[in-house]
Amino acid sequence: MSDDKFDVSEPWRNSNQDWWDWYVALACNDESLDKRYPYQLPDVLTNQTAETRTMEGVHAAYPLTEKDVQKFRVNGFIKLKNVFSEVLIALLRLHIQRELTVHFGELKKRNQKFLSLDLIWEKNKVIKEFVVNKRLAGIAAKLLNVNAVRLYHDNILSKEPGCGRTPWHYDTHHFPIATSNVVTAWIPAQAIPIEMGPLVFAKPITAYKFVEHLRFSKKDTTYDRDVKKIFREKEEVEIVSKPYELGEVSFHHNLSFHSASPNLTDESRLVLANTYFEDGARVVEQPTMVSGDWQNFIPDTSPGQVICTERNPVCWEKC
Ligand SMILES: O=C(O)CCC(=O)C(=O)O
Ligand SMILES: [Fe+2]
Repeated sequence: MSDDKFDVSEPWRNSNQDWWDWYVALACNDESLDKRYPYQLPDVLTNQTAETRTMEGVHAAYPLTEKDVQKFRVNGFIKLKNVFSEVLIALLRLHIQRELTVHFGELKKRNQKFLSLDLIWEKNKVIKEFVVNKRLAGIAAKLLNVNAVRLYHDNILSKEPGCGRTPWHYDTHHFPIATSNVVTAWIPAQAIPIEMGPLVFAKPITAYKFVEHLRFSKKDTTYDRDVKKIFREKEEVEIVSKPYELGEVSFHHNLSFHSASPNLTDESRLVLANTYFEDGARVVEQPTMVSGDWQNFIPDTSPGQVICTERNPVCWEKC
């Protein structure tokens, strides 16, 4: 890593997990992370006979309204209820847990506080149904008003009990995709109360303009602190921190500034985050270390080239 704390020009040379370990360390945590709130999982998530469960409805079109679209355009994000039924979330959760156990071992033996897995859709057929998913990708395309969207990547994210905040950022910074038509669907695999670390959004979408001039520090929490301070001072910016119901999914634009609270419960905060982008987009000319493991997500594609690999399937297109 270069010595200049602002120099992010070199590529990321490690795994996506290493990237997240580094990234969450850049968040400031002024409140104690020692508190623990008990979290009771509902029966529907614990008493499963998952193998017999149906995937019915997983690809069905969601009744998105014009008002939803307008809200997304102004705010940069939207939270939609009942995107998936409780039964479907139970199935998703079971498979997320299985994959986490395969990759990181049993819960009690894990070292990291923020676990990340990607490209799981290529190996796990159930997860694939939730990633190369017409319902989610259709919502993303309608929010962006584009004719077709492709997958950038899937990300299973487990914020473990005691893990601190996720730093303030916008995903434009992370995704080496040369378009502002990018949306991430963030799908909790349980309800998320405030104490468990929901996403926190700054609205409106133009909030990024107040912090665009800040230099990103790769070595300490100054960037996160500075963004926090500016947002607190600006009357035009509202911080939205709300719980997620079971089945609720949020969609955020790559210009939407967001962070996440710490997980102060005694359960892992399990989420699947899928990123979709407008078909036809290219790789940016100069990906940085903040772009992480992007060559794994967009293989055999050089900066400036159109993204059209098998890892980036079209997930929804207008008929
Ligand atoms: O899960 C988190 O804490 C952060 C996720 C995030 O920033 C994203 O999905 O864009
Ligand atoms: Fe993000």
